[in-house]
Order: sequence, then structure tokens, then C-alpha cells
Amino acid sequence: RFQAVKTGIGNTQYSGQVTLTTTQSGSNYTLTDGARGGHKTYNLNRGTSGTGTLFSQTSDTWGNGTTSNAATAGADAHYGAAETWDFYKSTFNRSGIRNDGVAAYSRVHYGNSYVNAFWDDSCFCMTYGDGSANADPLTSLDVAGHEMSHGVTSATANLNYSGESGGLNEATSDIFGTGVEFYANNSTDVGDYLIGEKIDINGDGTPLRYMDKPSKDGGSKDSWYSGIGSLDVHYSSGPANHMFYLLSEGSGSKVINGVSYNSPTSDGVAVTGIGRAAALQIWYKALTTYMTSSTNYAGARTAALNAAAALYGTNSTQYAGVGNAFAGIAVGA
Ligand code: ASN
Ligand code: ZN
Ligand code: CA
Repeated sequence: RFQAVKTGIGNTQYSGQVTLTTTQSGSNYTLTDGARGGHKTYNLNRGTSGTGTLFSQTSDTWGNGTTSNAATAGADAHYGAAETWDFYKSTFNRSGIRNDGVAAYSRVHYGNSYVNAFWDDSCFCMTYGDGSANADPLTSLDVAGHEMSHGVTSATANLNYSGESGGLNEATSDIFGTGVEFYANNSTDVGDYLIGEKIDINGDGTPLRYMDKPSKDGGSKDSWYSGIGSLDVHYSSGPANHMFYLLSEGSGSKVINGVSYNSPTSDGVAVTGIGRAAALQIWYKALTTYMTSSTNYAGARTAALNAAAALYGTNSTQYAGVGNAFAGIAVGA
């Protein structure tokens, strides 16, 4: 049957009205992104296995901005997958999670009141719960970018998901998830250095994590210490998230897109940022070229220095910036 790539409209929960790439098949439209490897978005309808049903309808306008329409979460997820694909392609010339042009797929409405989202290598897919009382689906842009970036990490350094390497794995997802959010430049879901600020996972409007000062979440650490590897990976990620913030923006107070930050350093010595774009290039090259499955914080510093040297030279401000940002989280020579 004749299939055509279409531009539909998504009325998302978190990112306002967006365009979605869909596929027309006869008189139906489906959430199949023909421009990005054929990424499909499925409705699990509270199931927890299989793919459920591919979102399919006779109109190419998806969702109504609230959970009263099942396609709203589909619209957010489909948009997040597209922005993540475009972020990796445009920023790093990476074609999909494995750099082979092949799309993953998304599943929304997983389980009942499931307050998480996750990437799974075995299905090469990502899955979103509907949140507490099915009210706040975990489908925001930074969460989508975070989860799909777990696939990129698996396909590259493959950082073990425990100990210090596990913290670096988690931080890599926060870093690139944040990269996706800034890249999308969505006026409703602006770029920030907060994780999960849209999904109200704490029930009081606060974000899940803070990159400028990770300890604000009550569990993450701002700096490295021996023994950090015994924390949960979502807390041992703190120093690497903090390093990335320092490298991008520098220490101290700053307002970006209307959000206020105040980033400390472990030794009180101020750090000057090199900009988000260069910081992203350095972390991506470090991840994809120099890190291995057992890389720890000291190894991440070496990997990032090697990446900065390869990209900008050892006399560059970027190279010096990496050393200073790691010193700011108590990882030194
Ligand atoms: N949402 C979580 C994460 O990506 C799922 C997990 O704990 N692995 O980190
Ligand atoms: Zn994660
Ligand atoms: Ca965010």
C-alpha cells in the first residue's frame, strides 16, 4: 500500500504544539517517522510487555495537551525521539543511536501509575510510564533524550552500570538529554540544566536533578570522593553533571533562559566556562573514542582531556577548561 511521509501536528503535554513526522497509509496516519529511520511510537495501554498498538488514526493531529487523550503522551514521545535523533545528527553527525541509520521505537502508557521511563538494549526501545495517578507521564524532552542516550552509551563506551562508571553512564544521559532540550529550542520547554523539571516527579514542582549543584536533590554529590562508587548511579552521577555545568557555564551565579543557577567548586577556585557547544563535543568524543566500560572519574578526566586535545589542541582554552572543571569536582592530576 502507498505510504507517504507527512508532517502532522502534535498537541503535547510538555512542549506545546509541535510538528510531528508521521506516515500516511491509505486513509490512516501512524506515528511512524519516515524521516528518522522509521521511528514508531506505540500505545501499551497500561500493558507491560510487547508493543501494544501503533498509534494510528484518521487525522494527523495528535493529542490534546492533556492526559485525557491517549495520543498526547504519544505526541510527546514521538517529538522527543525526533529531537533526539536530530540533536545527534546535527551536533555529532551521528545517525541514530547506533550510528547505523536505524531507529529505535517508543512505547507509552506502560503499566499503571508507573513513575519511571527506561531504555532497554534488548528491544532497542524506550518506554514511558504515566507517572503518579497516571497524571504526569515521564515523556518530557529531557527524559526522552536521557533514556535514548543510554542506548548511545551502550553502543559506544558501554560504561558498566554500577560503581563510578555507572555514575558516568547516568551523567552522560543527563548531559545529552540536556543537550537535546537546548537543541530543540522549544519555547514551552526551554533548555535548562535541570533534569525532569516538567514531570513533577516529586509532587511539589521541583526537578529530579540539578546539574549546577547536584546536592540540591538531597542525594547526589557535588564532588568526587573515594567511595562515591557505592552510591546509587543516579547520585554518583552528580560530580560529572556538575563538571559538565562548570565546563559549559563556569562557576558562580548565572541566569539562562530565565532559570537561576549558582554553581560551587570543591576548592572555592572559580572556573570559567567554555560554552555548551564545545563541552558537548568534548564529552561526546570522550565517550565514543576514549572511555571504556570500566572508566572511572579519574579515567573520565583523562578521556575528556584527550578529547579536548584532539579537538582543540593542548594549548586551547577548551583543554585548560577541562582540567579546571574536573578540579572543581575534586578530580585532579
Ligand atoms: N529512568 C531510569 C534511568 O534511566 C531508569 C533506571 O533507573 N535505569 O536511569
Ligand atoms: Zn538513566
Ligand atoms: Ca531539563
